[in-house]
Amino acid sequence: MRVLVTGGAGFIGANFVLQTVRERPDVQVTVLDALTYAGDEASLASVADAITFVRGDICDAALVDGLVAQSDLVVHFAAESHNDNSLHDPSPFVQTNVIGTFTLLEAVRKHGVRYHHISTDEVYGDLELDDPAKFTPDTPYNPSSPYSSTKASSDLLVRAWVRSFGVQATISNCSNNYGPLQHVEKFIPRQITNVIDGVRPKLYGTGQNVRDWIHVEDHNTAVWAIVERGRIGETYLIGADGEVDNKTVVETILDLMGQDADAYDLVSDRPGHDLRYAIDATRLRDELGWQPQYGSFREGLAATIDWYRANEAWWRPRKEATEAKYATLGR
Ligand code: NAD
Ligand code: TDX
Repeated sequence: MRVLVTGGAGFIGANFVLQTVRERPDVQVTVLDALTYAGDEASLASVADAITFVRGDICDAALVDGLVAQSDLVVHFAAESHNDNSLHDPSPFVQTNVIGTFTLLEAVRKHGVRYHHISTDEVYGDLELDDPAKFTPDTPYNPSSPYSSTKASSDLLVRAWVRSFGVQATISNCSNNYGPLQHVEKFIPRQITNVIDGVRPKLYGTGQNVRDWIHVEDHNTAVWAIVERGRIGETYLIGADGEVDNKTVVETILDLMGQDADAYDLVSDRPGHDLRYAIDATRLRDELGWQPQYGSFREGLAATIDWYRANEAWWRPRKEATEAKYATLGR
């Protein structure tokens, strides 16, 4: 099987490529990635001989058409992915997340290629802290940020291309991922690398916001389950019952790294900051028999801390510029 992986040099896409090469020798992987500030070809160095890497933009219709024509499956991870950036400059989010998805959909439609669309739980907006409800595939879309609204837009394009043109597509909406190879702008790697640098972690607002954490390897096994056994046109929510508030995440990182539990700073809040996300993954578990392998968030976090300690050469080049950007936002 020939798989085109967009965004394969980013956090989740690179982990998907590494997992696929490791576990599926029958799959030929081609990566299409623009290598924006968020992409890093070094993430794929260990499999460079086993894959084809194409540097290019998913909005480049001629390039996309040619690559899709030679594929049996497209798994679309490429996106502008960081909420804080989208509040500062939404323009690349609209371009990559909406126009890029449109460009891919037109190509898979033309060539009759199976398509899997990677999306986020943020399309559903947020939940109250004391609400027992979780997001389900029937929850109405209600995105808050420029990032999540462009992801919601891209999901709706996929649904329309399935219904109107018979495109063979599935969609997954996953909760917050953590693990190796995540950019240091994101919450968990930012705090781990801050502590390594002797800098206190930065918690937005009061730190009570809740995210539903899943290990990136579990996200990617779910993607393969949906690609292989999912129903065309269906949306699957991916989550591992990992709700934790941000303050507890920071306290756990500090504890695992031998620091005092209160050695963090509260900083100004993110505008429009979603309060809580929570996924009901019943459909994925019951229909496709998927189960997460990473049971303990604390153990997964400890392994992630070990990875950042052992791979400073990977993240160090991006740390200074990332913190300089945060400094201009007062965060
Ligand atoms: P990331 O920012 O780490 O990686 C994105 C990758 O896409 C980078 O390699 C970048 O170079 C590439 N890219 C960006 N614009 C491009 C373009 N125009 N053409 C080609 N390549 C381009 O993102 P991530 O965290 O790995 O997220 C991957 C996908 O998963 C996204 O669609 C995101 O919305 C979704 N998602 C992420 C999370 C999470 O917790 N990180 C959770 C749910 C869903
Ligand atoms: O320094 C920080 N301090 C802090 O308190 C940062 C960077 C974040 N936060 C908070 C904001 C969020 O409540 O931590 C939480 C997680 O923040 P991010 O890592 O920026 O993730 P989030 O905004 O929840 O979005 C992530 O999950 C859903 C991904 O970036 C998205 O791509 C995905 O769709």
